[in-house]
Amino acid sequence: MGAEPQAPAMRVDVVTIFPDYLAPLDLSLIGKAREDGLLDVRVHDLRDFTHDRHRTVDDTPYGGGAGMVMKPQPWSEALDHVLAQDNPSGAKPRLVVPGPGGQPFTQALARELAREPWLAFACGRYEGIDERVYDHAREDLGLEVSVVSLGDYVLNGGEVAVLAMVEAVGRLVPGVIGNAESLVEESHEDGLLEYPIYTKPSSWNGREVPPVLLSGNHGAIAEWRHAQRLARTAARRPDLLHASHATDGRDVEISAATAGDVPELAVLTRACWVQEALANDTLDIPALHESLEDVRAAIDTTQTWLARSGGRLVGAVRTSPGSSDTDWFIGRLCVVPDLQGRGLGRHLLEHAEGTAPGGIRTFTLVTGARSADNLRMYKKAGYRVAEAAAPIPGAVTLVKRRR
Ligand code: JD8
Repeated sequence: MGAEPQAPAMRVDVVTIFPDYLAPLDLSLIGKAREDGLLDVRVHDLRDFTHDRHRTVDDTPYGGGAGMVMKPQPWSEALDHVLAQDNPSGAKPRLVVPGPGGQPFTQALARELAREPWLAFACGRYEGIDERVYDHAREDLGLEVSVVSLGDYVLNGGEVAVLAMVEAVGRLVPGVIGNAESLVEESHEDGLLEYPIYTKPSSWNGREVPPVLLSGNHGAIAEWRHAQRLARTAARRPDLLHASHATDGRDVEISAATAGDVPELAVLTRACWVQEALANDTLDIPALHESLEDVRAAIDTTQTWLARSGGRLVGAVRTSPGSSDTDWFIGRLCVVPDLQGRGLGRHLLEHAEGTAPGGIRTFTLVTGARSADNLRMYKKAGYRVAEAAAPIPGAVTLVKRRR
């Protein structure tokens, strides 16, 4: 059996008036990927597509104002050149134009761009590029054009942004990063920041490496690392603890509960568990007997996630260590009555599973034996009713192995 045929290289064309600015792409992982034929990066000098003695690429802005604007003709000829070069099939690249007003560049966008066979980057300078170049690329050349910003600060041109984007996208191309495993637990890959890392010596400058990391107990290490990731994300980037999900057309944000959410959460819990009480013909349901203090305390002792749509609290779920150090307990999963049956419960369940520590191998939850909708949703999600009796009468325990 010969080696796997290598996928065609991802082609990347960059047009700029400062080709040397892209020299770093000859180095390190991206440089190696180019040598290995995984990436085909080509840098073009925009001035090569001018015809005057001064190789002019800019002129004064119509309507007046400071600075200069990049002329359309050199860009048109540069794009024609890129599309004509080694392109017998007449394929079309996705054109990415960095700009401070563009859509934010994120890991999700990097993953999307990494799936493209051909990317072209147009590096602007001065005040930017004549707007008609964007229209020409879309309408005349039929290119998908994305204006993308590296971040909310002002650079002098697009080159720095292209360096960052080509590196972030290139390293996601299969084979560029040696062990793709290391991509999994990276910051922004799953919405959480990275855990702290250490290497020899275990004692340095009077500072010790956290003992759990020297324990060899992989379950405990994974749990510690996950807790560190959650804590760091909550401390440094609480905005990242939001994930979005579309229900009834409006985005739903999932975030970690805080003390300020207690009153709303108590109302949501009561509303949803009255439904359970009716379905199971019992008021003997712990959630119904929780006081505000109980809900408050639970936010400290468990990981409570809230789903909000347009600011309205529409769902919640609570997670905590289960019956063993490889079991994760998922509880208090609820969705407001008017939004049930639209996948939000499944989404909250996936979020609860997805944020479980690395060492977790099983998920456990409890629901009413006569809660038909819940049971259907859990079974569809891979849960099975456990032999073991449920902790409360009239309820059942469901368990699922983590894949
Ligand atoms: C492309 C020209 C400079 C921008 C007048 C300063 C991206 N996150 C980002 N910040 N700035 C850029 C960026 C800046 C650029 C160009 C990208 C082309 N400039 C201009 C408008 C104000 N000067 C960027 N990605």
